[in-house]
Amino acid sequence: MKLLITGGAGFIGSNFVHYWLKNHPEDEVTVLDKLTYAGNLRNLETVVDKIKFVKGDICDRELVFSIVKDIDTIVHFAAESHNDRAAMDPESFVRTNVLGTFTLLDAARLNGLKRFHHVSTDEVFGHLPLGAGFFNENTPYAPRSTYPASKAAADHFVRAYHITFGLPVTISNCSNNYGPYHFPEKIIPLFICNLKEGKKVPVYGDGLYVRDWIHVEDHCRGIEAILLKGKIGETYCLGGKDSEVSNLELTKKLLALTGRDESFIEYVKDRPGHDRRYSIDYTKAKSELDWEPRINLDDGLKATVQWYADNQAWVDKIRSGVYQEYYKRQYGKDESLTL
Ligand code: NAD
Ligand code: TDX
Repeated sequence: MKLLITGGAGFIGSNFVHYWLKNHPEDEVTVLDKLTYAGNLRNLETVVDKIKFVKGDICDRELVFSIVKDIDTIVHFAAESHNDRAAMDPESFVRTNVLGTFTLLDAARLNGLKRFHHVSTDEVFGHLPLGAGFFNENTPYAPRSTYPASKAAADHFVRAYHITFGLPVTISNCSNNYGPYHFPEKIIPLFICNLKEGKKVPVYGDGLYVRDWIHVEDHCRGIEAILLKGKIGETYCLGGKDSEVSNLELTKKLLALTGRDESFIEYVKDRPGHDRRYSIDYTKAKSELDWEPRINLDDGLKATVQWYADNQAWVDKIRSGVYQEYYKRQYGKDESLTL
């Protein structure tokens, strides 16, 4: 395959690049990434000579059309992905998540690509009450805030391109990921980094919000299964292995793993439009793709805390902002990499 991986310098995208090169070394991989604050070329440091890296915007039609001429498969990760930022700057979410996805779809259609896989989120389904119900592929769309609203719009365009133009698409709606290279603005890496530095961790509201955590490697295997065995035009829901916990339970696990006590918890003001609970029923992926998550939360968190301990230099460069200089040195371009 000749793959274009958008957002391949971000958290899940870079894990996918590593996963794909390891398991499909014969394939050609191009990464297109704008290197926003969330993109970090250091995530690809060990494979930079095995891929073609293009720094650019998925909304740049001319650039996207020139790249897809040599591509047969797009795996589309690039997005604005953080709910707290979406409340402050919804426009950039509409631009990248909706217009960017549309631009890639149009390029895929007009260049006759063999596959467009769209990486989406379970947040498009809205939220669930505590202790009852699951999301699956038949759950109606009901996003409640601007990030999932933009992802839902993108999902609709992907489906529309399949129905209207016959573009061979697949979609995955996945629950909350964690693991290596996770940008320390999301709860798990933020809390690990704070606790290691002896800082308190900000728990929003009552802390009783529930997430269904999936290790990023299980997500990458799920996308691989969809690319290799999934049915064109179909959606697959991917979720974690018995990993549904409240933020407070999650925080207590992280306190134990970092040797801190509950005095490090600080309850802070709630997130606006905070979704109460997400939970995925992945029966379809299990029965049709023979996929299921393998990594339970306790093992995955232990490995993740260890990864952050082993990669302190990566953390320090992000926390100080130096990480954005790496592209300049690697590619010799003298341009600003700030947002
Ligand atoms: P991330 O924020 O870590 O990475 C996003 C990447 O996209 C960054 O490298 C960034 O530079 C790049 N990017 C942003 N705007 C761009 C643009 N206009 N053009 C080109 N590149 C651009 O995000 P993530 O957590 O790795 O999420 C990846 C995808 O998976 C997203 O589509 C997200 O909606 C989806 N998803 C994430 C999770 C999760 O828990 N993180 C769960 C389900 C689905
Ligand atoms: O400091 C914090 N304190 C806190 O209590 C942060 C950053 C978060 N939280 C809470 C809010 C959520 O209930 O933790 C939970 C998880 O928050 P995030 O890590 O911001 O993730 P979430 O908003 O659930 O969304 C994530 O999963 C679905 C990803 O960021 C999305 O891109 C993905 O689609």
